[in-house]
Amino acid sequence: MRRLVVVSNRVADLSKTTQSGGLAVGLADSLKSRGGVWVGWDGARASDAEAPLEPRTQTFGDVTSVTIPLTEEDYQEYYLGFSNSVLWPLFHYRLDLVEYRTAFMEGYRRVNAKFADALTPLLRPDDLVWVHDYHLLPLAAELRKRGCRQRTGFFLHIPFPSPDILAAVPRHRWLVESLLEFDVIGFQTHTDLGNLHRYAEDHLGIALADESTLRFRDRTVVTGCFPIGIDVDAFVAMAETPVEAVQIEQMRRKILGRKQIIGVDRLDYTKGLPDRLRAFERLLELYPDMRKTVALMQIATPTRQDVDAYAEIRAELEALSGKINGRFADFNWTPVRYIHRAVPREALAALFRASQVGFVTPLRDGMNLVAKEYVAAQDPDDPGVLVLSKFAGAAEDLREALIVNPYDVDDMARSLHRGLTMARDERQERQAALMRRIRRHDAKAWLDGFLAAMEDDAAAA
Ligand code: ADQ
Repeated sequence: MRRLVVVSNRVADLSKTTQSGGLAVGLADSLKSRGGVWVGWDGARASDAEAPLEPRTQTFGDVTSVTIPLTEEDYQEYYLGFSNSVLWPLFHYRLDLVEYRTAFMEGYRRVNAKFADALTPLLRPDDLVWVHDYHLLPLAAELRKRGCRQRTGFFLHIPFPSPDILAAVPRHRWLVESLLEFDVIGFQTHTDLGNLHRYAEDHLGIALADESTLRFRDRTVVTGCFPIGIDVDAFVAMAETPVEAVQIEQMRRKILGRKQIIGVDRLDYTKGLPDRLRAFERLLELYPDMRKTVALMQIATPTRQDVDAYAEIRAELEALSGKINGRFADFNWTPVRYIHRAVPREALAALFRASQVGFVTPLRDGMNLVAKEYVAAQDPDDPGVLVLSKFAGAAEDLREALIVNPYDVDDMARSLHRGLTMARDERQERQAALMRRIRRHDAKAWLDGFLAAMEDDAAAA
């Protein structure tokens, strides 16, 4: 079996041997079974007094982690700048939030070169190099410049935008040409894959050789759709394990005849949180009988707080939840519970199971694993209903969810009502179909599918 080298912006904590499912764990398990290396930024900045200046190597059994320190300038330009103030908003169709500066682009190139410098001496001829996400689009091009000929693959976790949106970023042609230096390029959905193909055709004049391959600079580039998934059995087991605090709360709601809608997200402007809260407010307006019989629990983990747009969305949400509670709350009922922190995965799984609606309404999302986790957590005898945005990658597959337009507050309010009042038979039918889908496209299928494409050198002839 060929050695696997995983490269991503951050390296997962490989010292934890028992974790409950999740993408990082799946990748780490693959590395452990084949032996391999995981390379990424260590999260420190070289201006921090004790940060090391050289890559640091640590070994955990057959797996080595190599972490690369960044300087304060790298952090500002590559991470906060080009990655999270240009590519992230642009790839999520938020042109209004793109803040482009030439220095950001330079920092992005510099850090990709730094990653390539750290990687090159580590590589063996037969290695498979699997690179993850938008921080590292030009990495294969940098590796090729250094003479590396290993087989390389790239997986994009976020959406790939349509060509006219992509064309809004300066040097877009360079970005896509750099991306095409990978041997295998994987996306979450057929929409994303189609967008790359259209860009290649319209902007680079490259026609598809067949439905999944392109010829670029005398090489064959394999492109494909590899929808990411979860470790379903691990999540089911976690959801079936009682968490006392959640159980007590659930019993209280049962006695009072109250239902719960749950939302769980990183606090990100792509997740559609303000309109989600407005949709809940609209539910209470349109259906007065829902007042005092349902509450919304929104858990939003803080992320990227150094980017201005994230501080703004936080303030907006706090104001909105306060406004809704001020308008509708009673001495014995709080309509919105807004929790601005991370919650342990065991508690999350139990909360999903105890909630009658999973409310997942991103404005754009590569896949959205919360939607799949909500499905996995349900009790098959009395399942809840998933209300899902049509702009989440997950909606391409999870067709038995109630699919909504996250920009249409009334549509979402009506779907919430439908979910909360749906008969058990229909809920069970939808749940069974959704479970089949998340099992078909689980974490293992994603890993095996992508690795098989990378190992298929014949396609590179
Ligand atoms: P994210 O944007 O982070 O991922 P998502 O796919 O929903 O979005 O994954 C989030 C994960 O974090 C889930 O496992 C969830 O349970 C967990 N999580 C979220 N909020 C939490 C909280 N408050 N406490 C604890 N855990 C929390 C990016 C892309 C997605 C793509 C994934 C994987 O943006 O579109 O699905 O990568 O490719």
